[in-house]
Amino acid sequence: MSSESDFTAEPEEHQHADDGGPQPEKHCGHGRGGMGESVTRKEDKRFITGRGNYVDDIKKPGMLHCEIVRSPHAHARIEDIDGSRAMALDGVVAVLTADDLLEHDLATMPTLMDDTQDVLVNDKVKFQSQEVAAVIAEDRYTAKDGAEKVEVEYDVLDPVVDAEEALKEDAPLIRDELEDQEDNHIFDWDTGDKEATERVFEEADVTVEQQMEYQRLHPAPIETCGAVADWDPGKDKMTVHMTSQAPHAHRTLFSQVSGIPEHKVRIVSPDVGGGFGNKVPIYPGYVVAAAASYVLERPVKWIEERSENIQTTGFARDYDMTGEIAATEDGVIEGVKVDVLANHGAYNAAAQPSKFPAGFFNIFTGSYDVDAAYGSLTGVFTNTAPGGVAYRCSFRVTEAVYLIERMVKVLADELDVDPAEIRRRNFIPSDAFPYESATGWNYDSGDYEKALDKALEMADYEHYREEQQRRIEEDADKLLGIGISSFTEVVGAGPGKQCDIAGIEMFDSADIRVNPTGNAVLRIGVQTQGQGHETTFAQIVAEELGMDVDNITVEHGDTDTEPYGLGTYGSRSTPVAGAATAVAARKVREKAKSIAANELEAAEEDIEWDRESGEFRVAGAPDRSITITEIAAGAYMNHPGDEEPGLEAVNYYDPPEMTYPFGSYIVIVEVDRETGEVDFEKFVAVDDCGNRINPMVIEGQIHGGLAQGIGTAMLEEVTYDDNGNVTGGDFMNYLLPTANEIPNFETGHTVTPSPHHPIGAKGVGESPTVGSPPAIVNAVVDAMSHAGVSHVEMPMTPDRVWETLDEAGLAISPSQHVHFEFDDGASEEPADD
Ligand code: MCN
Ligand code: CUN
Repeated sequence: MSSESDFTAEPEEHQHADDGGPQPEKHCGHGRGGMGESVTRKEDKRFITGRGNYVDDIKKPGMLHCEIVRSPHAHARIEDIDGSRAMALDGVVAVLTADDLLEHDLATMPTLMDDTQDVLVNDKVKFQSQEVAAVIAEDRYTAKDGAEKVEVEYDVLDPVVDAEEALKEDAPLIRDELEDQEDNHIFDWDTGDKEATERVFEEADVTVEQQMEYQRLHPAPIETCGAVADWDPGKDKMTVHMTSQAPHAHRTLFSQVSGIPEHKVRIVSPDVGGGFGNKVPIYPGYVVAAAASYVLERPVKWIEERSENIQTTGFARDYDMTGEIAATEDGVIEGVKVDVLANHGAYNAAAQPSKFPAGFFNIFTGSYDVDAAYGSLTGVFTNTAPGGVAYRCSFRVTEAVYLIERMVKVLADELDVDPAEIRRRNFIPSDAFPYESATGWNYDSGDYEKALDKALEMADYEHYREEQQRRIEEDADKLLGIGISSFTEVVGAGPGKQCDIAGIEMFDSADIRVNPTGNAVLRIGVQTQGQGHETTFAQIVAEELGMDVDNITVEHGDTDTEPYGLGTYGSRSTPVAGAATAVAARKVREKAKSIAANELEAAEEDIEWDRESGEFRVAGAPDRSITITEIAAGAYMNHPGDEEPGLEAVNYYDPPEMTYPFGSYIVIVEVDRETGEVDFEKFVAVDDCGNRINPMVIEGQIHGGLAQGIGTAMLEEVTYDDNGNVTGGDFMNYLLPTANEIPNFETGHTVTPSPHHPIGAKGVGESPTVGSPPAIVNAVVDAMSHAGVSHVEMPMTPDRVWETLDEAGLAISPSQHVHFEFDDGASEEPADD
């Protein structure tokens, strides 16, 4: 057993089940790189030796370059576009506008919600930097020069960027092209039982309320979006290499938009340099590149610049939430209410299952056993980039988790109960699963108290509580705050009743082919952007077939060769495609048994598979055994007469339920009363994603996601001025965390398998980003809650924290005692504001 095996430490029994049934299995690290082993990532060799193959690495003979002309205004009617000065430049091949696209029926494209977005603006610009025209040239520099020479005449209109302002009667109408659209209101959505919830609130001992904003964020992957489109008029085939988290879904969309039959469209998503949700939607640049290639019959490359990426593609969050909790005087939560104003930007593009415009926001009762809950939400158009797109969030889970974990802290403070204790009093008990929440969602499994206890122990909680008190009593310059988040995630979209994107019930796929020499290729429909699928999915096959992980190659990202899949987002790869992989492997194993029987001259019923050794054996005769390598040869060269030759299997997996990973994070901060600066003293993260495939990959996911959670809580925000100008549209203003801002993380785990997943695994990719922001905000609030502070908005910049300290009478400001000396010898007291 490998010392790194996840399962050695767990009390649960190891089951070496042979039947591949639906029960969760526990596996041992048997040294072949199966479940629970920290196999080093196969993909890293090419990445760290500079042999990755990203979209911008692709160069084709005769390739042209595309640059997009973007509107400097947030809201303006286009009066005229004159491309003649650009066309006059040596090397400029074409200037495209909406009129050109109209000719080919490519002027609009569907968003991921029921909306339609201009590829190039046809009439009216609706957000700053929207795509107005495209210049195609022999090289990128010429294309860029050309873009600067395109003259566009605008009739500038008043913009509205704030969701509340946009709902006012006199607000400018953004979507005047839509019939029946008389204002900027998009939709109302609600969930839960309103009346029952109201009753609970009326009768409750205690109620608390808190308004909080989840600011607009950008996923900011290192690689921006881009495409190389190549129309082959000889084969009538369109090949698009593009930064895509969902190549097959994008192929279907491309086919629908262009009218090119789907079998004549090939999407290749090569190595992708981070997605984080940014690469789920279709963007105009992709369509423009494809349209240009079609018209010009040459390959066309479009690569986004950093500021274009931040200003126009896929923002996230932007939720203004008001939460309420009703509870007994002992702190038992009886009801939860939330009302949300959601800024969706100029087009309703939120990447969310269509039946639920608010995505998975339903999870806002979190880890707690709540009798009644009601949530309502209003979506609003504004003159900002379209979005509400996923960002390591599983479709609004992030906002829901932030809300409930912040509200629990507000309640704890109101009742003066320890925040760990109040969680304990309200957790869904571990024996209550499967559990149906007050908003009708079916949690598969959980043991929240176990994860919290582990985190409390790792954090040395009691010690820090005492230290916190000591500092308050001694009026110390630096206050201590302890924040907890005991979150529940929901991932693995998913079953039809909840997840249906554009009418497609969600599933995913795996195709395993074992070669005659005993190695195998696994093809999957999901797409990695850094999550390590080439390793972890090989591990699933290694586990299920008794092969060595080095003998399995994982292929993904090419719609011509991979089975149809819906893509990677909502941490669904392991819950769905991982399940498909395990089931496909078990199908191969079944067939292998019959070949083993043939080779060993035994009856098929007598063949047993031994997980530990990976061998097929004759029951009762352990010396008569055969490995998968020998079986593979037999499958092709010596197959049983009544069987098809070959050894392969495909599975399309339709998950019966989502998976509900969870965790407890504890953050301890020091808040400087003089500067408002926040320092991380300790950062503990205990995660539970069911059975773990690769602990090291998981830890990498946790570290990266926690860093993004810190960015969210402390630094990041996309901001606009009143004219609709993006004021945080580059990395000078949109602050990403660096090694300087990131503390040491102490990670731990518990294992509560998913009962419905073939290998008992849940997703984990988004847990840290979802779970950590409320822990961090709770910690900063906790440092000041003895003085009555109940909330600090994100990002918690030093000036914001200092202002909060000041209002609470906690700030110490030496500047109040400083005299400014002037040249003439006069001195002045600083103005008192
Ligand atoms: N894993 C495991 N055992 C489990 C669960 C997961 O070993 N029980 C492994 C998986 O096999 C996979 C990784 O952990 O290698 C993440 O798995 P999973 O939770 O299934 O999530 P996905 O693979 O579907 O990845 C998507 C998720 C999302 S939605 C965002 S956003 C995000 C994230 O992953 N974007 C990322 N992590 C990212 N990490 C990187 N480096 N880059 C991104 O763009
Ligand atoms: Cu919620 S971002 Mo990820 O689903 O691609």
